Amino acid sequence: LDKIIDNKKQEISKLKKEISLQELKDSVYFERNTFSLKETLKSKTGIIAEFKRQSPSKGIINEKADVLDVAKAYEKFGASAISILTDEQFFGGNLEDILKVRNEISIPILRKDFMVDEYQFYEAKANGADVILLIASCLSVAQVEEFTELSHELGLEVLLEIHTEDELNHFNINVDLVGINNRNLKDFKVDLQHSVNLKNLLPKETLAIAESGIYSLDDFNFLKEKGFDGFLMGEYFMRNEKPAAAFDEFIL
Ligand code: IGP
Repeated sequence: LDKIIDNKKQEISKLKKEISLQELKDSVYFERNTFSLKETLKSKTGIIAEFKRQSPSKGIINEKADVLDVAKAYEKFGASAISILTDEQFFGGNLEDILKVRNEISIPILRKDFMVDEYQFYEAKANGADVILLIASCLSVAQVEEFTELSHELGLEVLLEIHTEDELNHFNINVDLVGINNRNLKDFKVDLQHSVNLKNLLPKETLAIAESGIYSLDDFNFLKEKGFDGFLMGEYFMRNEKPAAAFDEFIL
């Protein structure tokens, strides 16, 4: 994780020189109205379907799938949102993937990346994202507050990701949704019951998303019964040549 963050900071300082903040603000997508995940969570399946080519824990998952085809089909089959990994180095993603998709679908897009600098929020808005992931283990409590405020100024919703009881102190009532990662980012172990326990410590009205390691309908039903409002799923779909076909079968 530390390696990813270091790399991210270096990338950002390079990018800032190539594309100024003002250029981002002048981009065509900057003034658009964003889509709300809080709304589509209720009106659709609750599944946030992810587009992910590779990951540090799993290596290559799917190199061939086309982001636009997959996003359109995820939407057609009832996804509440599309999550798009934009980290290049470790996840093989990029911001253009979001840019390509934004005007072709009418559900929110989550920019999935390691957000550590204000610049990335302007980038996200300029490239068509609607929701931002803030990972508690990468940020201070004050950063979560600042980044949440900035996101809201830009019309973006915030999904705060936590994994441990300690990280509950990163929660503040302004975050829009809380994601509980079933996977420990340090040793990659998945534990659904751990997430349920953590969810029960959040205020009742918090919109809670179960993230990662949902590999069967049983997993999904278990988490749904325990009161999760949303389900972030990537590998289960992306493992297939046609990720959205797997999504379609899953929700039937
Ligand atoms: C999806 P999975 O196990 O269904 O592929 O997981 C998503 O939750 C996972 O990609 C993820 C992630 C993250 C990736 C959750 N939090 C933070 C990168 C950074």
